Amino acid sequence: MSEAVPSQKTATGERALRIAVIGAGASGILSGIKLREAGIADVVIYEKADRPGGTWRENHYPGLSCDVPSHVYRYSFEPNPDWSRLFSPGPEIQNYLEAMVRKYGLDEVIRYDREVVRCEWDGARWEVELSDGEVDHADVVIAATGVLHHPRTPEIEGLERFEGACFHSARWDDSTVLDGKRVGIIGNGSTGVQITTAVSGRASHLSLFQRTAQWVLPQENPVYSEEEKARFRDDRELCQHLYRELNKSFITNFSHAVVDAESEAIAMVETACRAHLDEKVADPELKAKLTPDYRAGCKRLVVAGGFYEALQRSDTELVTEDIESVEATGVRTRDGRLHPLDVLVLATGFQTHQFIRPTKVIGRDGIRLDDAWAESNRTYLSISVPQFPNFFMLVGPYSPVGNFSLIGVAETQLSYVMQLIEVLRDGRARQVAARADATERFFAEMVEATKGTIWASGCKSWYIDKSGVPASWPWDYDRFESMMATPDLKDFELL
Ligand code: N01
Repeated sequence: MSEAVPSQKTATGERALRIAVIGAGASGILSGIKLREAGIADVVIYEKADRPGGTWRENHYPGLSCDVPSHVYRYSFEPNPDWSRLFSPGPEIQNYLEAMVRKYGLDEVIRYDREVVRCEWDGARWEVELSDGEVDHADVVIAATGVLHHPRTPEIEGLERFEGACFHSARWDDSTVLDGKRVGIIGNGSTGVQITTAVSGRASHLSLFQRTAQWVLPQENPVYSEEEKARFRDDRELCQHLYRELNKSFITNFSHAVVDAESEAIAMVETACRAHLDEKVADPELKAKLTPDYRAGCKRLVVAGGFYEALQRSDTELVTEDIESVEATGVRTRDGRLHPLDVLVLATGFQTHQFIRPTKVIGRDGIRLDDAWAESNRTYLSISVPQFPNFFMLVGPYSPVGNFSLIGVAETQLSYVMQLIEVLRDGRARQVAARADATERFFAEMVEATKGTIWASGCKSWYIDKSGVPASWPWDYDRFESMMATPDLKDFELL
């Protein structure tokens, strides 16, 4: 057990801070790199698993790939000339993140197999308790715990009675044989679509259970030739140019589209999805089943190639009848039909509004994050919560999520957080937390702005929180970057 020691000054006169980062996924690794680069030596990253990588470690289902272009889905300061394709397969991203940990020597500061179960403000510092009972103390906590993290298991009658292999997509059992087996997949979000495309043709029979049709934007995924990779390797600026261009066209344009449900840009997305369906599916009955009754972009857009082709194989079936129950040998639908299965995959998504919880976070005067967030996950600019001093979140509630690179989002947020940490280091304050009035004002503006977004145009999606509001940054990406450029310290309580 480490002792609660008062913070010292460094040789340059700055206050020496101990910073605990929770999670060694893409944003936790980023935090480790940037904090140490800023001269903050006393950094610890607690990681509950035995490896870094976050979502890219947890997910290893067949067909896993990233639908954000490879040259965007990476740290802005670490181009990778060796991406194999325009859109990376998941294992390449995992390898990239592990390579970053090695390159920046982060194994020195990451403590693996250490789950943080409680963070409690003791009046001066955070007490950080781990699942084995160890207690650490830190001046600052950065929650880098991700969004798509806690699997959602569906409540389907009889699920526990299934006698074959059954697992959530984010808990994939690599020992389960799929080839020649009867495989069922519940859920047709980005994950279910990728698994269907990869497993169709391997399974003797594949049933995709669809509750709601999805819009699917077509995706070509060409390989980068050895010549192209060599050019990227020789010319770092070429990689950076590509990053900027792809960022501009993919992220900025898309962000304008989704935040304005009346925009021409979002209408064009739907036109492209419709054309994709028209081009790939001729059978009117199948096409009708695959045509959503809500607007494209309302749910997080699925971007995929090969899905419609897979569904039209003779060994693959789209089941749109509602599921009634799961039995020992398969799934029974409401029409009374039993779909016999050897393997049942739950591609049923995540509890996307949990964030750092179930870790108990207790701020000033014993206020629990659970209580502070009883109605909705109120934050100031997604990163700070009133009464939780020196506690910052990356990719927290109402960050730009969905079809954006969460690595880029985390970079922008971390740079903002680093400026607040600087306030603590240079002695302007010992505690920084968003003011309650600033948070209320910001939150109200944000909720109002969500009304004009495509996510509020009438569908059920993982964006919608328990207060019925889509919890995603409701303005365009430019506004995100400009608002996150420099903290307005008037909106913070500095003690
Ligand atoms: O989860 P989802 P996901 N009975 O929540 C269905 C990211 N991601 O894992 O639409 C029957 O989107 C549910 O049906 P419905 C990406 O941000 C990125 O696929 O609610 N069905 C839906 O079809 C993505 O958005 C990549 O009616 C049930 C599905 O399960 C996010 O992860 C790749 C059900 C859940 O879809 C989550 O995607 C993969 C029930 N009881 C994922 N309960 C990249 O390429 C749920 N469903 C970067």
